Amino acid sequence: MYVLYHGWRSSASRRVRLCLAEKGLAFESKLIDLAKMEHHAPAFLKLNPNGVIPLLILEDGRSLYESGTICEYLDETHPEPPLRPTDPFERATMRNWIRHVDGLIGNLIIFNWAHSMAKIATQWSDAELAEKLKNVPSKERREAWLRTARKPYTEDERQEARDKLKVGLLDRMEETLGKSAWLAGDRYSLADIGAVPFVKRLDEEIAPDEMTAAKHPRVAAWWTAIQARPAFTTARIGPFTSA
Ligand SMILES: N[C@@H](CCC(=O)N[C@@H](CS)C(=O)NCC(=O)O)C(=O)O
Repeated sequence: MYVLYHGWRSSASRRVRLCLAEKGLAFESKLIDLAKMEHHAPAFLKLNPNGVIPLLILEDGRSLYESGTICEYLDETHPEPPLRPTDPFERATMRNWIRHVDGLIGNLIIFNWAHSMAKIATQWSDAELAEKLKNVPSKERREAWLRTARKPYTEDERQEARDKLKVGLLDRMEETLGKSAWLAGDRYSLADIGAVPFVKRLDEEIAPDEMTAAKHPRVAAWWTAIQARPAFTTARIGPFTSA
């Protein structure tokens, strides 16, 4: 059986759970507590040097990280139901969507970490913080941890991030969904799965007013269809603040 190191609220973990659920694949759940920095423990970093979740351990013991890559692997090894377009152009479009959404993660962190990490990170002493930051592999995430622990994002920064998510995600999705039923063609695909965790956060907290039929009618209809999929329930894409 697959073993998934993940977090219920982690966006990238949610993508992999959605993919597993669409495929009807079971997994052993290993929860990683990000606020305790379990993902920066040496044993974890050995398996994922990027120090982030999710991490999937395959049935033969090998492991994979990067949610987009994991989902593609799962679709290649378990082709039914297909989650990648067959047409090469649409498949390339699917990959560009995943890459594009990945590039927006910094804007989501500004909102998410204020809930999940801040309560604990603000309690660390300067010495504890310095010690923990040493284990964070990337400069961007070190900065995010530092900000969360010591210098909360300002309302201007939050607004800037909200605008980037609106323009970069919702407006772009609205345009794409005017041309095809789903983000990468006429079938639900990994491109849609890639966007789900972000749209969930926009809908529940970051910009619910943008998720209306008046502002983004196609995204609103897409979101309704996504939430009706049985996999959405199986994957437990619950409310961020209480999952
Ligand atoms: N590109 C990676 C991003 C993974 C990622 O950023 N995971 C977050 C949770 S959604 C994480 O582990 N954050 C903890 C940290 O950065 O310290 C993927 O898609 O797997």
